Amino acid sequence: MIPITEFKNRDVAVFGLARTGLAAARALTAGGARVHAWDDNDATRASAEAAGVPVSDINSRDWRTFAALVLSPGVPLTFPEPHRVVTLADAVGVPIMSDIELFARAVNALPATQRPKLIGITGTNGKSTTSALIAHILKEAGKDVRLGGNIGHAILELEPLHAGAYYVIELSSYQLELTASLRLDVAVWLNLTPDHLDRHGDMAAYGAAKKRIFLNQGAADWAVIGVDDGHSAALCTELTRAAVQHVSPVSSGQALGRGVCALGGKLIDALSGRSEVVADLTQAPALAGKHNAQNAAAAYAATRALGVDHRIIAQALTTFGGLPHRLERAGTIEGVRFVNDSKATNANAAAQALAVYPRVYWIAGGVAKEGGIDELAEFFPRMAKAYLIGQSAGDFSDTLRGKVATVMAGNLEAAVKLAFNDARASGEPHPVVLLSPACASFDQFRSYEERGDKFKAYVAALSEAPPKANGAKA
Ligand code: UMA
Repeated sequence: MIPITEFKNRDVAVFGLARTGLAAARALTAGGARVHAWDDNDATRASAEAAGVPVSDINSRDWRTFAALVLSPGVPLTFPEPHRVVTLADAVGVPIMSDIELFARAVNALPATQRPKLIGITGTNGKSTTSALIAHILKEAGKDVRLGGNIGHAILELEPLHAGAYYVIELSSYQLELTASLRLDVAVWLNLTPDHLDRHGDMAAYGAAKKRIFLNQGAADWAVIGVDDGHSAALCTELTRAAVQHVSPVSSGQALGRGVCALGGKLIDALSGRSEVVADLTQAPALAGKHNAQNAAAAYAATRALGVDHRIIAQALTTFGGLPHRLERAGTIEGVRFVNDSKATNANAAAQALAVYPRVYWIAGGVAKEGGIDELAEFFPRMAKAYLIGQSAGDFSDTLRGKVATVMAGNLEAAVKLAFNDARASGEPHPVVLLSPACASFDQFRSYEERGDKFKAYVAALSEAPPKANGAKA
């Protein structure tokens, strides 16, 4: 845990008592603050209390007594409308901040010689993989590495700050919009496509929240920017012109005069302006697909900026194990390969998975994002059949009508069985059943992790008792 001493002997409100709030409450308490923790959910409050976090009803307190409100990223700040506690804090000028802001201020309070290295990663897609990959490379280079943030480990839960440590922090737009003091040695921006517009209002506000990753950077710091979408390419031009920090463009598919790019399965380092092939991505099994090639290019640029030898990076790319729920191999049964890509909670993420396989038995659906699966049209010819689940099944079926054979599977368990039977009966050499839902999971599961774990369990159950070929067909 990283104790936060800035609010010693002062009252601090902590709202939202899941991973972020619990860790913040503990870190503030350890640093001597008087914590007032609350959550709208009765059961969550009860389990926070059981875990030793004192709960007190901040709704009825005099808000002028609070020195700060620490807000969990899942709690609406502006859209669809500010949460009640945001309004209460704003009314009396209580500063609202993220757990990342608490961390940043603690780092800034250290003498320069004690400061750890901070690497932050944002982007609509790929940030978890890239964060995990950067952490893996740094570990392989012998560094003392801590990985946290949006990837699932609240940052204040990580090991205490000390010189020589490397904090690799996945940063969401929700976290960044409440973070003002973070100064990253290396800030990685991967891409920007529509997502979370319900929380940010529009693309401009979503992009502006993410752009805060570069706040406070100076001449010694690095910005690594993916340039494969229009928004990000324009940002790269803007930052290069402003010349505040070093800027490394990265791409998958475009040759770059300066930067790092992936072309034809090779990683090319042109950071110094001279191009050199430095790694063979075909030897990196957990980094399949064009999107992962860009993630690899970004991780390469970030770790080179931190002084890691290019040969260590090239080797580490081949030993990276990948992340659960992201193009994760979930088993092969009777020649049918199952791939768990449950983390694809929007169409853009699903497109990246669909681009990897020439033909798939595709399981999709849940709570769709704006635009549904319209942007997947170029991949429809790759779909042998689509097995639709969840809230979006009707809309997705309308989009696919006349283009892809669809089955209204209803739930994931049925979809797995139906897809398995069809794939097995297809006679294709290595058919792939891909769960890449292009949707959030909340209509049927607690999280995308639960959805992916259930998928793996249903696949495992198939190998224990394979259903009869004619048993579960639609
Ligand atoms: N709550 C209320 N009232 C509300 C809304 C929420 O009381 O109106 C309470 C809920 O009852 C719950 C808590 O607030 O107890 C939820 O807070 P949270 O959603 O922020 O949950 P955490 O467990 O703290 O998870 C957060 C991130 N969640 C979100 O951004 C939605 C996690 O990212 C992150 O891993 C974790 O902090 C640790 O840093 C997840 C995520 O979905 C993976 N991120 C989004 C994404 O990647 O697309 C941004």
